[in-house]
Amino acid sequence: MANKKVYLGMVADIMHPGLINIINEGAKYGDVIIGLYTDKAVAERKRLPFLTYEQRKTVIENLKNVSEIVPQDEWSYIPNLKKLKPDYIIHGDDWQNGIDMEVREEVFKLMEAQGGQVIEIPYTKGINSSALFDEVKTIGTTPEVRMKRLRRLIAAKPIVRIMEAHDGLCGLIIENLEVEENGKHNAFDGMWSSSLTDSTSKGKPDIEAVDLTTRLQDLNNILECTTKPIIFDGDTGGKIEHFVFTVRTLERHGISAVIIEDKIGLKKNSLFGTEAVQTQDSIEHFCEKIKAGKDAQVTKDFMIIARIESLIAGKPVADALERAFAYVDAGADGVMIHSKHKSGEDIKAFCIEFRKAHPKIPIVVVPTTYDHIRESELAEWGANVVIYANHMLRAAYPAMKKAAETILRNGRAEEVRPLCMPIKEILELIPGTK
Ligand code: SPV
Ligand code: MG
Repeated sequence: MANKKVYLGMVADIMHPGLINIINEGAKYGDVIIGLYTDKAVAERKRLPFLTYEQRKTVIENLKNVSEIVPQDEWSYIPNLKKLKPDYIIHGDDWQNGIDMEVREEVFKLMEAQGGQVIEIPYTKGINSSALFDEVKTIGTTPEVRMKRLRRLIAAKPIVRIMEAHDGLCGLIIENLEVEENGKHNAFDGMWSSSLTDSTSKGKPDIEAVDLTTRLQDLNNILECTTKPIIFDGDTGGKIEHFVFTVRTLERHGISAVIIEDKIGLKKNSLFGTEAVQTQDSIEHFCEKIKAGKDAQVTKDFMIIARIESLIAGKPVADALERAFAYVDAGADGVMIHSKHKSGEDIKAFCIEFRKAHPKIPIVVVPTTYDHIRESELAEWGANVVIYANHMLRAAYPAMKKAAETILRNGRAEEVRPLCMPIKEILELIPGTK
């Protein structure tokens, strides 16, 4: 008679004795089938694993007492349990509380209906993946690992959530902030190095006046204290002869992507819309720039994303689409469509049409003016990446101004105390202060 089947779901990103223990416990009941969570399954609930699915699989398949590995493509066990009909499922008893309580309930119901049994074993105290995750995060990352992460996120998530960062403090917030909402851990997936906020924070206009070397100084501060991927706002990309160097420099720093916009001449911020003269590049010339950039890059992971400014320049969606198709043909790894309209209807129309022609090429959107549209809706339109392009700076400036004004009005600082974080907190804000 065939051995009994024991199902065990795991992410297996960081191997520790607790995981070995549960595998060995499972093996007492029969052949252990590991349901190895895919990146997509993990990203539904938590952050992306450090290791790719293939890397995690390599580790697991070399462990004693593992009979088989199957992908578990959802956080829920149900699809795999229905397919495999195991005799047992084994799990640590830590799911009796917290965000997995519902998952546990549906597993019990299904296992009973299928004539199987749930084995719960005492959770290995003093060691768990979340605590180890925090430890590993303090070690940092490498340029290569960071760079690859954006492509992995795009493949794993319905929509990748990117927040503007113009200094190390922004980076730390984006790196560490997690909000639990409807049983999910919501966090930012990465950072946007914005030309607007980077220039503004230096008291300069957003006209490509801050050169790459200066932009990289601040970016370096962000790189030092974070591990999440970064998308760099490359403005127009400058001259083709210069852009090839920009690509290599960004790549060397472990930046995941550069977005260049199809404008020419003195660049003005897009949010001026038609109030400023926005001259678009010719399709031919911009395609040449994309090609030169793609030829220059060393890795296959770095992405060059073409930003289409037709809607900003007052042209129709058809013009934006014609350009988008040409840029993709020239080798762009993705497109960003920008607009100043408040409804978001033009962006929606673009995304839907673009998707029909290119089911897989990533679309990036920047809902600054159509900020009532939720991420879930943007994802339905076909967008893969949402960039909140300037909100850290726009939130910080009024707060700083208010504190300064209050001191001026009162001739002392007591009145700003409620507006400020306590001294103790600021002292402890940065890891390694003590
Ligand atoms: C930026 O953040 O610098 C951008 C986006 O390019 S926007 O300001 O909306 O043009
Ligand atoms: Mg910009």
